Amino acid sequence: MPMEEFGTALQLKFYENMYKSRRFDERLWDAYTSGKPLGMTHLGIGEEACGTGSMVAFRPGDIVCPHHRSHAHQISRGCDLKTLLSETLLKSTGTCKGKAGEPHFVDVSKNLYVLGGTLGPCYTVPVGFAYHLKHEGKGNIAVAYTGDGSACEGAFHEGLNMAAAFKLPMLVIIQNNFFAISEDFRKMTGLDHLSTRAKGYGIPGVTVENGNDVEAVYSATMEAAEYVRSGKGPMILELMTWRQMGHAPNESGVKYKDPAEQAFWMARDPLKVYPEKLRTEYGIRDEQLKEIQDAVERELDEAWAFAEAAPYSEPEVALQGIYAGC
Ligand SMILES: Cc1ncc(C[n+]2csc(CCOP(=O)(O)OP(=O)(O)O)c2C)c(N)n1
Repeated sequence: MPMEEFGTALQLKFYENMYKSRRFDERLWDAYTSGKPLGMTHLGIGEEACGTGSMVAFRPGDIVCPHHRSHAHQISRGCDLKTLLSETLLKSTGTCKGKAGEPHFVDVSKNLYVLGGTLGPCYTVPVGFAYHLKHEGKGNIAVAYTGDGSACEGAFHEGLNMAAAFKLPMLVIIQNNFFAISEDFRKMTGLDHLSTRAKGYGIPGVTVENGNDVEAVYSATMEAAEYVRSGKGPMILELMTWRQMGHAPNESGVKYKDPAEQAFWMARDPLKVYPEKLRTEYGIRDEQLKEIQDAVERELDEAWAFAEAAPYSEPEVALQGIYAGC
């Protein structure tokens, strides 16, 4: 999409979402390092442009299934910060009453289902959603997010094969941050890109080489979503990005990362590059960015106060909401 088609409102929305996601994760990191009780957490620091640029391209009726590293996706989808944070802290005020935590976070009101507990259903469950959406016929699509490592699960083949055979409206987004815990996908697969696997299913596969460029991610996702929405079948969109930290807060990643690659991607940090572009190319003033930052900090202060003050769910809550409608 040509640059002039990006209105300032959209640019500022990109910035706000990326900044909010970064600060959401940095505060979780602070909480972890100061010994506060947290549920399982995977920080997306450095990868904010992927969740932000892609999610903005989807409609409310689309069913989105982010993976385990997806606070940016959830925030971009408009999930309430207080209940989202409460869920991460496993509190009763969480969107799922603290029973799902981060890996199984579901916000039905937003058509958002995190499939992050067991890697594999992130391909097969969205096939079911896509099957339903195809037969519903309203032009909505299912979106399956995954990491590079998860794309090596057998269910990748099962899901993609079925979606392709039935020409289902399913978009698979591989958020390729190079590592599955400590394993480099290039060593695991012998490949430089994973979108090329699309050929085996007779479907299109596209890679965005700089998935830290939020506008490039947005444009590529708009095109991919349009393709899938048109009824031609599924598609793979791969976003190359970089996990700046360790897999989880308990390790730093320094043991298995190439320092030169780390430096290359740190220079592409979306929270450094994008504000500079906003200033120099779009004439956004520092005060406008500061206003956004201050509002985000206030919102996060409130969310933390709310979530920390909340109680944990009573044990009997574990038996509620297991089947739809109860
Ligand atoms: C079936 C299964 N195997 C292993 C795991 C443990 N596990 C959790 S996250 C993860 C790495 C996933 O890597 P990737 O898909 O690249 O996503 P990233 O964490 O890099 O964002 C692994 C192996 C799991 N949750 N499920």
